[in-house]
Order: sequence, then structure tokens, then C-alpha cells
Amino acid sequence: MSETLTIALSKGRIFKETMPLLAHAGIVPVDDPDTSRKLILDTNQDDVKLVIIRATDVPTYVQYGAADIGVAGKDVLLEHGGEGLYEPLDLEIAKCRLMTAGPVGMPEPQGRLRIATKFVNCARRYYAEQGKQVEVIKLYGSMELAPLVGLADRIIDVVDTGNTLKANGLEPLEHIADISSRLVVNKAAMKMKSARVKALIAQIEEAVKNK
Ligand code: PRT
Ligand code: MG
Repeated sequence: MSETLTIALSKGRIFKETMPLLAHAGIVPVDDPDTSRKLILDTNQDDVKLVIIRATDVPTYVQYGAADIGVAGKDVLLEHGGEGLYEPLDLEIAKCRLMTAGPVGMPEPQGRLRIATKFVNCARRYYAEQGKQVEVIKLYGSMELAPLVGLADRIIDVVDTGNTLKANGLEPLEHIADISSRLVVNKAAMKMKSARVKALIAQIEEAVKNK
């Protein structure tokens, strides 16, 4: 088996929590992405490479086969839509909740709600299911600021401890989805590199179970 395997990961919590799982499958990066400026990291296995990209770009790289495998939050996958991807494994890492939030004690305003979020597809889907007319405003970060400056009535974001909301006078309101990171696999790679990919999935699955 000389075919190469490219795995897409984001820096930060996903990278840190994925490393022990990959190590169980015998894959250990040669460089630390926090200190290296390389975007393609070699591993102890000649034919396995890690590409380090933004969390929201992972499904795109895997969808188009630029990476065979990736690790992405379910929030990111829900927003992407999952086209071209298999999602064979819940890694049970980087857990959080996708929630709506708003200023503490503020009743729902009359009329059309304004929602600020980077999860615009999730937001439209969620409020359509609720039968509510909303205006969705796309932001790329610091969603918590939007209600404080009158940009929006509500935000949709992932929440872990809730401390960030609290520090900004916001409270979590509706629970949209439980989130954890998932292994995603390019559909063609699953066929073309079947033995290799399935063995890797099985080893990672064992590591998840034994955690
Ligand atoms: O940072 P970048 O813009 O590159 O992308 P990203 O923020 O999507 O990446 P990263 O590494 O921050 O998060 C990757 C994944 O981790 C997300 O897609 C989620 O699936 C998962 N995850 C788990 C979280 C959190 N917990 C989390 N708490 N992602 C983000 N947060 C942020 C949240 O947006 C808010 O700003 O942390 C803040 C809230 O935390 P608490 O503990 O104060 O509630
Ligand atoms: Mg971040």
C-alpha cells in the first residue's frame, strides 16, 4: 500500500483532542502546528500527511478530495451540509451545544427577529422549522457583541461553559443541537482507498471507545 493519505485538521481544541486518537492508530505528527508555520505536516508515516486549515474549511477540503479524511465539529458540518462526505464516526471530542442566546431577561421582541450568526444555514433552517420569520445577519466572529450594540435580537453560536455569554450579559435560550467532532471521509477515497481508510476508522473507533 503506497497510496498517500491526507488528513485535514484545524488548530486549537480539535487538533489537541484528535492527536491521542491518531496516535492510537499509529500516526504521530513530526512538527507541532502551534510552533511550526507549515500548513502540511509530515508524520512518522511517510505516506500520511496532515493539512492544517481553518475549522470551517475542513468539510470543503474533504468534499473535493484535497484531503481524504478530516475532523470537523458537527456545527461546521450542519452548516456545510455534508455534500460529498461520509461521517462514519463520532469522536466525542470538543463537545458543546448549538444554541440561540439573547440579552438576559429580554422578552422576545414583536415582529421579525434579527439573528446574528456565522451559522446562517442552520439559523434559517431552525427558524423555518419554528415557523418564525427572521432576518439572518452573517458574522464571522464575536457574535456576542451583536445584541449589545443593537445589531441583532438574538445570536446563534456554540456554547460550552456559558461563561462567554454571561460575561456579555447574554443567556442561552433554545437548544438547537448537541455538538461533537466527527470523522469525515471523502466519498471517492472511501472506495478507492477502502482498506486503508477502513482500517484507520476502526483503529480510531477503538481509541474513542477506550477513552
Ligand atoms: O477559530 P476559528 O475561527 O478558526 O474557527 P472555530 O472557532 O470554528 O475553531 P475552534 O478551534 O475555535 O473550534 C473548533 C470546533 O470546536 C467548533 O467547530 C466546535 O465544534 C468545537 N467547540 C467546542 C467550540 C467550543 N466548544 C466553544 N466553546 N467552538 C467554539 N467555542 C467558542 C464559542 O464560539 C464561544 O465564543 O467558545 C466560546 C464559548 O465558550 P464558553 O465555554 O464560554 O461557553
Ligand atoms: Mg475559534
